[in-house]
Amino acid sequence: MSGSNSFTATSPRSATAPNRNSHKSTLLKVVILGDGGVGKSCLMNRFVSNHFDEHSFHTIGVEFLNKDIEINGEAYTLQIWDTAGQERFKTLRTPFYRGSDICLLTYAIDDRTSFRNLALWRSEFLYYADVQEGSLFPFIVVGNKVDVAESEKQITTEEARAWCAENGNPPLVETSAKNATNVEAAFGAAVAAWAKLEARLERPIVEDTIDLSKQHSPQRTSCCMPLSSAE
Ligand SMILES: Nc1nc2c(ncn2[C@@H]2O[C@H](COP(=O)(O)OP(=O)(O)OP(=O)(O)O)[C@@H](O)[C@H]2O)c(=O)[nH]1
Ligand SMILES: [Mg+2]
Repeated sequence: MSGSNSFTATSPRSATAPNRNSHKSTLLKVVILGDGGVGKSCLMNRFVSNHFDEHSFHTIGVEFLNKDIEINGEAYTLQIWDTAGQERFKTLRTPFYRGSDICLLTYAIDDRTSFRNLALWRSEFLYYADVQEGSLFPFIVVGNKVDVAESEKQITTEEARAWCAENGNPPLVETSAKNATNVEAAFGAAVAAWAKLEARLERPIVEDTIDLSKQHSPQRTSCCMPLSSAE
């Protein structure tokens, strides 16, 4: 199932089909952020339609497409929101961050400025999505255009990994929308990160239960574990 829609000012949830967990498929809103030109629209179109546009136009506002996928035996409907990365469209894109389940922070491997701006994208998302605890939100870092010649690459995998390690340890996936490298893997890793976090939040934390019958003081245990990177 897929469908294309573009918006400038309505509630994303009002435009959706089923609610989460109805029809046995979990609906997840996935928002793709990053500088203009890093390849967000191409990533979405490669993933949903297996199509690549060499002359893709800048996005104005936001657009979304739906795609059904299955991961680890679970059915998901991904509602993928592609946003305009150019600064002048900020007021058109930010109203659509609320209600997101997953955020892809995207840079282009041949564009250092887009990599430097990842932190700004992360902050913009947390602020406008009104996420209180950033460390408990599933971000994925996507380095697109991995197909470019080695001489054009400006960001190494090691550098990107180091950024992730310092910014909540989100999974890192290097992709090419152009030749379809790792595009499915990026969305798969995003859903897996969401599911892992969701399971952790729902699971009762047995380790923190204090057994009053014990004589000695219980050891203090932490319920907060860092998100691990994509294997
Ligand atoms: N070499 C290469 N070029 C790509 C890739 N993905 C996208 N492009 C090119 O990069 C340009 C910008 O792609 P878009 O997908 O429109 O970029 P965007 O991030 O959506 O940009 P905005 O809509 O302005 O935010 C286009 O010319 C694409 O053909 C890729 O994986 N490899
Ligand atoms: Mg675009």
